Amino acid sequence: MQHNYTVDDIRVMEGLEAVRVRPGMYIGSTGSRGLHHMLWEIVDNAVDEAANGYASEISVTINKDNSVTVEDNGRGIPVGIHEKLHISGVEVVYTQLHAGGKFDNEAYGYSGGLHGVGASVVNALSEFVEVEVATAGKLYRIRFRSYEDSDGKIHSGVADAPLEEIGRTRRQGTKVTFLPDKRVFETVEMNNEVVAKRLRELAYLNKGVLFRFTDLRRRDEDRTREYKYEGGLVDFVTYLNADKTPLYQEPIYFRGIYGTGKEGIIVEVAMQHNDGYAESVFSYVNNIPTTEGGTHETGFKSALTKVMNDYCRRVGILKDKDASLSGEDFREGLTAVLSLKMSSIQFEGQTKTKLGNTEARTAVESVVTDELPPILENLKNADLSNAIADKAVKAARAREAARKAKSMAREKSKLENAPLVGKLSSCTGRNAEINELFIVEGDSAGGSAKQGRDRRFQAILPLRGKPLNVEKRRLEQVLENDECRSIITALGTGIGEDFELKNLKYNKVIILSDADQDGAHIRALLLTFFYRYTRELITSGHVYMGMPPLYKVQKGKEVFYAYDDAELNKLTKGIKGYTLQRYKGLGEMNPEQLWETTLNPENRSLVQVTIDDAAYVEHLVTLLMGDKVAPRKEYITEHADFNKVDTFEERIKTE
Ligand code: 28F
Repeated sequence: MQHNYTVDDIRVMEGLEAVRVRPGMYIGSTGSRGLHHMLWEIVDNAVDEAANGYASEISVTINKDNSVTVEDNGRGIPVGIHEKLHISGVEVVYTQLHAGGKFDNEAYGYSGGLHGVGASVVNALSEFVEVEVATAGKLYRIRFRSYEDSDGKIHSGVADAPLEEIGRTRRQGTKVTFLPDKRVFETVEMNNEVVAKRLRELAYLNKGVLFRFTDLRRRDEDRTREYKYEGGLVDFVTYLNADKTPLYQEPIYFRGIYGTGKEGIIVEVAMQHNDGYAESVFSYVNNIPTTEGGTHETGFKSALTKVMNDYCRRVGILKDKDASLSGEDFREGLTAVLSLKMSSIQFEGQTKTKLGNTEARTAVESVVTDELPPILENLKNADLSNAIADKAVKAARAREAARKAKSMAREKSKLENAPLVGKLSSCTGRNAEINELFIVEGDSAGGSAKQGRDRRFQAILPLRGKPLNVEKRRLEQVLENDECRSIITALGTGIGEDFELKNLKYNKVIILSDADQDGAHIRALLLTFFYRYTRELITSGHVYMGMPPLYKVQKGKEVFYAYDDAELNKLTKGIKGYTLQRYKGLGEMNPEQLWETTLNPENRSLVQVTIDDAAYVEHLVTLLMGDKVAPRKEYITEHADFNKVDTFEERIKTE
């Protein structure tokens, strides 16, 4: 069938081409993140259909040609002809920027941020899109393509033909296959782990929905994975606490709705304390992780503090004369997931992952204040309530001890400032915007680094022993540890509640360790320290890992360095009669070599540490650093092919 283009259609096409001109504005970036965002746009539509109660299964398949197929068993995108636009509903959804209804917050309410901007954006940035809709016994199909015309002009997301009925079916739902355009994206290969983790997260956030993930590019038994959690957030918290020791059997769970109609805010909470000291609150809005927190987290924390203090007074754990316990005390060892569904969400913050809506705070406070007290008061839950109160009282005592230790440490560091800073070779320049701090494993490498660096802006802090595993320690012990103290002093920011990013003395904090097991362990310990006590240092992008070369290839006077095996193979392919040196550690390099390969900003390659999936990092940090030995062993043997912290560093992006 011939498609007769109308004036309206031309306007539509211009709309999609606008997306090509500024892809970043619509999907964030044209790198790996933006690429995955394409998939999340389509998956979000399927999740919406499931959240509305019409779909129970969602599958994602990465095909061999890097195209991706997403399928749900919902009602199917409407196939009827749109009254004004005279094209099918499917075509409207895939060609109209911000197509009405589903994506404008009105009919569906819950949609926001970058998510949900729509299928048309995906179409605009794809080589092709194929949509199949199964509904009322019939199967329909439409294909869109992007192509370059004879004048070199790119037309994007153009339908080959109108929606076509292609057969009969008993199934129901929507199936979409798209191939991101190589002319737009730096890479079109989606990452298996990134996709798997997000689908697992969505499965926790949308209880009972089956997510099936198949990666046809691989042929092992992990090619297909399924995620389905009947317990939803409760299962999520159980998973996060899996390698810790919970203080009571079952996570606490409650939900409530604040307000009515379109303005109604759905609040859902699952929480469980463990015997550790870390606080792990994960929050989401409309299934989007709010890594930087925001109003909903603030509301959760203030209401929790109030409700718990009231409870402690009512049952006499706190007497009239006693001061109230602090919020931190009630959050020691707390693992919680907070999930909100609301319309018109506003994001703020450094990475636009902080919820700004003030009504979200009120909503969470109200739901926690209504729902939590009856759970605590329930006699069946006496163990639970006592455990939480008991933990908080102990935390308060420890906090008081820590406060003393801290002021002691401050005094002490004033006294001992000389030897403490003595370890640090500071740079001569005072510009925090360009200065760099290298934390270097071992004294000998530290020595080379001190001689090899550009002392105008590079400071070196050598680590003697292994840094403390802070996962198993309270604050006061962290403050007693020499390695930790010299890092804290060097950074200038303070730690924990006292952390102040603006006092950071360096723009880049670079971990430099050997490429062996020991080096990996030191890296993991340092990252754990930063994660627990200076998280903003990571989230604001100041933490890096240096990448020393693994090999030196020498032919005559010419020297080349290779940073991994692939690079070595490429390098040595053409040349004969060379000598090869494998570096076992940083210490084997002389100062000049270290400068040339690892320190010099012109040649070096740094890896920036990021936390995309804080829940996963959290799980991994406790798994690798916590005190349960069995699961850790299992994890390491299961992943014996990469060294154990590489998985932590998976969360890390190469710049
Ligand atoms: C593989 C990705 O995109 N699933 C979708 C639906 C269902 C409806 C719909 C979608 C109506 C007015 C736009 C059906 N019947 N999976 C998906 N399933 N979109 S996307 O409606 C689109 C809006 O303008 C649907 C009744 N109402 C809605």
